Amino acid sequence: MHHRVRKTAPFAAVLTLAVALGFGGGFLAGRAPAVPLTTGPAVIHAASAAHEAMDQAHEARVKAFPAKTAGLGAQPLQHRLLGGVKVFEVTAREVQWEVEPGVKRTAFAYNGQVPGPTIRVTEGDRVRVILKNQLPESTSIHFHGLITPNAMDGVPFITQPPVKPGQSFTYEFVARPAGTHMYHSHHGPDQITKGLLGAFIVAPRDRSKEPRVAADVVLIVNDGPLGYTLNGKSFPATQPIVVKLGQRIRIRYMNEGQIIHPMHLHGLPGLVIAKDGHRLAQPYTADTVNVAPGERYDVLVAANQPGVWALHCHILSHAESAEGMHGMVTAVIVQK
Ligand SMILES: [Cu+2]
Repeated sequence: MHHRVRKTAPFAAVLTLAVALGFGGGFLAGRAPAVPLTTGPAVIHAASAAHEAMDQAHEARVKAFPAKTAGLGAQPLQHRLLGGVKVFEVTAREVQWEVEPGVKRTAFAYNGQVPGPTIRVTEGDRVRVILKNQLPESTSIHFHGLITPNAMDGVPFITQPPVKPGQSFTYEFVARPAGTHMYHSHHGPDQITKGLLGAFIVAPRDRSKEPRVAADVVLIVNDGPLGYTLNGKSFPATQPIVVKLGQRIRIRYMNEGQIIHPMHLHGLPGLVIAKDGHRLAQPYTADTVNVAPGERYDVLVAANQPGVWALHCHILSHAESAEGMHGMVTAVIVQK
């Protein structure tokens, strides 16, 4: 399940915790513009006022986190069972997507969500995905990481005709291999970056070797027409991951953008256990996981230090600006 904070009672607790731990003030310390030692009192005063304004802007954005916006992506997609087949339906259409408070962008969404709803099945399941196209342009779905019959691979003019506006297409295959995969458009230059993407997670049939975790978190990074986003939202509208001290979580990073994003988690080094859905023979520890377009990494994080731990892309322009943190920033909040 997703341990996400909504704008209800836990939200206040999160903010209280964030303030108590000095998340706002401490995080940006040392980034005020340097004042040369030789400047006179008036110059110092002007520089001081500028840095105060900068700090106030930064503080306001941190205090707004997690900011409320319309729409939440990557929600679980329910299936119906039809003759032993798990049937999922996704409808692609254009929406206005609020990426941060007051900022709406034209997006392409599956079932009105960016990212599209999360599909979870078990290895060996027979799966049917019915795509309905209500977009103003043709589309298709490619199941990225899954091994499907060739005709179900979703590449227009290679394995199928494009699905034109108003048309449907039915994909059917046996879910394999187990692991963290994705589904997304395979048509046009910007359908994925506009939002036609989602997580497709295949649990192993034998779950005895699966790590036990308190939360299984999908974290999809994207860049393009919607800006720099984590699960379709930009800071301060990103969702924090809330966990109790001593628990362990699994973060499934996926990159649906066009550039690499080194995702850095403060305070809590992670154990990388899988790449592109495949279990690593030798898991390794890292605090920065460099997620290239198309890649997925499964990372176990032991929440063994209380506090609000920033989680952000380490290409700084994707996370910081003169007006404060933006884009690919969220936090892992470890509660005592
Ligand atoms: Cu980045």
